[in-house]
This record gives sequence, C-alpha cells and structure tokens, in this order.
Amino acid sequence: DRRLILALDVYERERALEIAECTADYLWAVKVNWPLIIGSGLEIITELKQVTGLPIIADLKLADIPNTNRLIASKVFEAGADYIIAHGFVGSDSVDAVMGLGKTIIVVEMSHPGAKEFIQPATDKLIELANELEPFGVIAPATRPERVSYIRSKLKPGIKILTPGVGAQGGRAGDVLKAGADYIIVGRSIYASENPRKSARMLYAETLGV
Ligand code: BMP
Repeated sequence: DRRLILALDVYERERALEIAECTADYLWAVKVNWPLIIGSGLEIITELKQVTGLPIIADLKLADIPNTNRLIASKVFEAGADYIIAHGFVGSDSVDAVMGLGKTIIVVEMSHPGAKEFIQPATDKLIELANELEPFGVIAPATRPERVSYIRSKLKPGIKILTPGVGAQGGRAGDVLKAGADYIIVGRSIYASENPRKSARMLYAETLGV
C-alpha cells in the first residue's frame, strides 16, 4: 500500500545512504538518477538495496539504439536495479531490448513545461507503444493531473502510472493520485527539506488519505 518513491538526486554516497535509510519506512521504492550515479558510482544501487531493502528504480531514461540500450541495461540490472526507465520515442525495438532484460518503465509524458513541445504531441503513440509492450509502468506528469486521467483512460489496466512533479515542480500528491496515478515520485521536497524523514512521513500520510 506504499505509493511514495524517493527521487534521490544527490551526488554524495554518504548523504544518499543516510536519506534513504531515514525515509525507507515510508517508501515503496528508491529512484536513482544520473546525478547520484555520476557522483557515487553504480555500486550505490547495491548499497541502497542493502540499506533500505527496497526496490531500486534506475532512471537512466535510455534513448539509444537497441544494442546500446541492451549494453547499458544489462550492467545496471546486474548492479541490482529492479526497474529501468527508458524513453519510448526512440521506438519499440529500443524499448524491447530493455524489457528483454528486466522490468521496464516507459516515459509517456514528462512533467516539465518543455514536454509540451515534442513529447506531449506524441503521448497517444507512446500510450499505444506501452499497451503493445506491456511494461511494468509508465511515467506521466504530476504537474498535469488532467493528463494523468487521460493517460489512465487509454492505458491497459495492469500497467502502473508513476508520476514525478509533486512538490518542487508544483504538483500535489492528492490531486495526481485521484487522477489515477499509482505512485508519486518525490525528490527535492524530501531530500532538500530540513527533516527528510518528517517530509516523507507527511507525503506518505497524504497518499493514505486518497
Ligand atoms: P523533484 O521532486 O525534485 O522535482 O524530482 C523529480 C524527479 O523525477 C527527478 O529525478 C527528475 O529527473 C524525475 N523526472 C521528472 O521530474 N519529470 C519527468 O517527466 C520524468 C522524470 O524522471
């Protein structure tokens, strides 16, 4: 019943482990992105798993040809990642290459304003792609709950919706969960707050109230 994912976008290993450990009670999973991998190395994935016991999502937003996607994804799954996020706009063969190796999450619509320029016009096709390939889940914008409702209405029922954009980007947990999101992804509102554990607890409480 936990629906909160921590976006752990810090560089330092010590800080990452400390924040993950003190918030783990309220999380479903920890999401690792390039800042942490660049700052602390790929081994941070293994360490985070050991410290938290939670699933790790590697948010690499893979967007390459199938062979390169496969070369990257195999190392990252080997390091212990439970899920990898891949871009869909590069085409089904590239996504398929990742899905052949492990659980995959496809970007269907991003949360920032610039997503309206190129990604949003392609959202319908990206939903179709997801419905064909049936990945674990898709990324949709917490900053636009009406788009999350739309995506939910078109997406096959079993496919999860994960939504970044709560807090620092202006989205609100309750709104986007009501719109049909399965999980909220939160970074700065937790890791940059004075008391990450308390912030995580409050967000967790919000998810229970929906
Ligand atoms: P924050 O809560 O600090 O805004 O962090 C959001 C996290 O989700 C970041 O890791 C960001 O890279 C990621 N993200 C996003 O914000 N919007 C998207 O559309 C897709 C993402 O992966």
